[in-house]
Amino acid sequence: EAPDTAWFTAARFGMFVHWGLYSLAARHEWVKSRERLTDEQYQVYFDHFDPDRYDPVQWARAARAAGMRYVVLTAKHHDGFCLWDTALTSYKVTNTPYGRDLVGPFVEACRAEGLKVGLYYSLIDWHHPSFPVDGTHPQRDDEEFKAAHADRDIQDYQRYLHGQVRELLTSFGRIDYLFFDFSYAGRSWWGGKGPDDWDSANLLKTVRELQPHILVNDRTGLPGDFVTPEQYQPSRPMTAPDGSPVLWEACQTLNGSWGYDRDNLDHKSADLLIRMLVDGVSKGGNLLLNVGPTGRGELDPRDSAALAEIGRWTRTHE
Ligand code: FUL
Repeated sequence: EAPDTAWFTAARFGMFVHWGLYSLAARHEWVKSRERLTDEQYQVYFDHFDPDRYDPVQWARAARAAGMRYVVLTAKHHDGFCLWDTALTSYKVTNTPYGRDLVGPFVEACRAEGLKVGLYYSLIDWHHPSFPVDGTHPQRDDEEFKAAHADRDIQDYQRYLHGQVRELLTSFGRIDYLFFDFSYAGRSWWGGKGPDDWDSANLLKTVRELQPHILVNDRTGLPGDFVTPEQYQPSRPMTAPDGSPVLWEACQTLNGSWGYDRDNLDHKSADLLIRMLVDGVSKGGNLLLNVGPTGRGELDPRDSAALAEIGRWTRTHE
C-alpha cells in the first residue's frame, strides 16, 4: 500500500484546528514563548482546562458545511500539552479538570461526517525536560535557566516523540494525514534543528509502517508527500527542487493567529478566503484554513460566520 494521494487532491479544502492550553490565554498559540512564560506561570491554563463546550461533531459539521473534506487537529502543539491520554507524559488532558481524551471523539466525529482525519504533532516542545533550550524556547533569555539546563539530551526527547507518534498512529484507527512541525528545507529557522535531531528518517519509516496509506508533510526536514506554504499563496504550481510537480497545501489563518486570539479583529473576509481557495486550486493546491476554538471548546463565532459564508459559495458551485 502506498500513500493515498487521490483523496487529498480531490478534497482541495480542509480545516486546521489549533486548540490547546494557549486557547485559554486567548492571545496567540505562541504566548508561552512570546511572553517568556515559565512552566509555573503557564500552569494556570492547565489547572483550568475544562472545555465544557467541546463538541467535535459540531466542528466536523461546520467543516463539512463549508465544503471542507478533512480536518487536522493539533494533538500536541509547541507548548507540549497533549490532547490524548498518552502514557509517556503526565502533561496531558486526562490530568486536567476535564479529565478525558479529546482526540478519540474528534476522530470519530470526523469519520461520522465523512471527513478525512488529520493530526498535527509539534516536533519542538517547550515543556519536555529533555528538549534543548533553543531559539524558540520560552526561557531562551534566562541565562540562569539555560546554564542549569545545558545538558539536555535531545536523544531522550527523540525517543519520547517517536513513542508519541506511535501512540497516535495505533490508538485511534485509521489516520489519513500527519502534519509535523517544524523544520523547513532541512533545518528549522530558529534553533537550527533538522532531521538528525528528530531522527526523521526512522520517524517516517515508522509512520509508513504503521499506516502505509498516510500522507505526511515536509516539516520533518525530509521530503514528505506534500509541501506546506504557510500564510502565503504560491504564485504558480509548486515544484520539487528537480522541477517535478509536488502536491501542495497552503495553510492559512483567519486573522494571523492560529490559536484563539480574542482581541484580534484582523479577520479576512469570506470573499477574500473564497478567492484564496479558488486561486490555490487553479494552481493545483489545497487550502487548509484554520480555526481557533476557545478555551471552552467552542468555535469562535467569527470563524463560524466565515465558514458559513464560504459554505454558501461552495454549495452554489459544487
Ligand atoms: C508554525 C507554528 O509555529 C504555528 O504556531 C502554526 O502551528 C503553524 C501552522 O506552523 O510553524
